[in-house]
Amino acid sequence: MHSLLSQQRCTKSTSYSRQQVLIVDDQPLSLAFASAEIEDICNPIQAHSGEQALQLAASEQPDLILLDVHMPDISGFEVCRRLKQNPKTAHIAVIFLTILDEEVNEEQGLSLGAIDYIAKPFSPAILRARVRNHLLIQRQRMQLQRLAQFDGLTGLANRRSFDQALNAEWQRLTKLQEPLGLIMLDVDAFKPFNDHYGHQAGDQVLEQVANAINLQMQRKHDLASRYGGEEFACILPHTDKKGVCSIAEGIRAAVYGLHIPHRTSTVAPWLTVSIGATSITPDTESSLESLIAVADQCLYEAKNKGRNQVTV
Ligand code: GH3
Ligand code: MG
Ligand code: MG
Ligand code: MG
Repeated sequence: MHSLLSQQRCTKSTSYSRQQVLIVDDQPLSLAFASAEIEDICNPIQAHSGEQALQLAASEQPDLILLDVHMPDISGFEVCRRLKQNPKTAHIAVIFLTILDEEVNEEQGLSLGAIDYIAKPFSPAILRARVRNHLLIQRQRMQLQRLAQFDGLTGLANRRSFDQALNAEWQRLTKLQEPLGLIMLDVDAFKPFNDHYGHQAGDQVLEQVANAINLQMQRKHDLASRYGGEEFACILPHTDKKGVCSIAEGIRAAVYGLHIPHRTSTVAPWLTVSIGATSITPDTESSLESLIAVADQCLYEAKNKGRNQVTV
């Protein structure tokens, strides 16, 4: 998974899975009671200690945490502080659910980053309502994040994510002195395709091309993106020119192998793509702009030399 993206690719499935709520309390009865109250609106999981809460929060990535304060190992306030400090758990909403009902306690909990504070004894209906509200906000937040990061048609990373990821990889690989590969791909004769088969058929083709590209992204930091219109770009960290060229050739052959009919192309009877590919080990002499410029220039040459080919 790419460090900057929560998912390598956004699935377009709308299937709704129940959101997970981690309930943390050292008292088994309290745990069972809170679980029973909310199990019809979410999927509750339980932690019996602060330590277990920290572990489960990181591994299960719940949508919400209901957090007790008094616990024998680590206090809930300390758990919240550690959750907010850890980049893996900082985004998870926390609601305190505690016997401490003084204003000063509530203030402390909220100032530690909790989104809400409920004092016991609580009204079950109010607990459910608050949990439901926070889960709704969480769903909307995830949806916004998806819209901000992924291309709606193909589900690949969008241009914004590409720019961010490329920048981050450039910084990372400068320190490591490792090569950064870049592929720029443009669908050949796509205007005539749209003109002949229609825009909707064109959209379907872009999805197929995106699939073919994504299948070649095999490693953790590889990232395929929709660069714009009918152009795609792939970031291939730790990959030299030879490696980038071989992946690019794999993509070209895969798209060609789809045998998508294209009667008005002058290149082939099927849909084809042209690819520019390059790799640079970042140093003080080179720049990110030069990496993109070289890949662009290679793509331009691939087009000029007749399309349906890779130029390095
Ligand atoms: P070349 O081989 O030189 O790349 O020729 P081309 O026809 O592919 O290039 P041109 O830039 O003239 O046309 C690109 C076309 O891509 C025009 C535009 O309508 C189409 N296009 C861009 N985005 C989309 C999209 O999201 N869906 C569809 N169906 N078409 C798109
Ligand atoms: Mg307790
Ligand atoms: Mg183009
Ligand atoms: Mg084109």
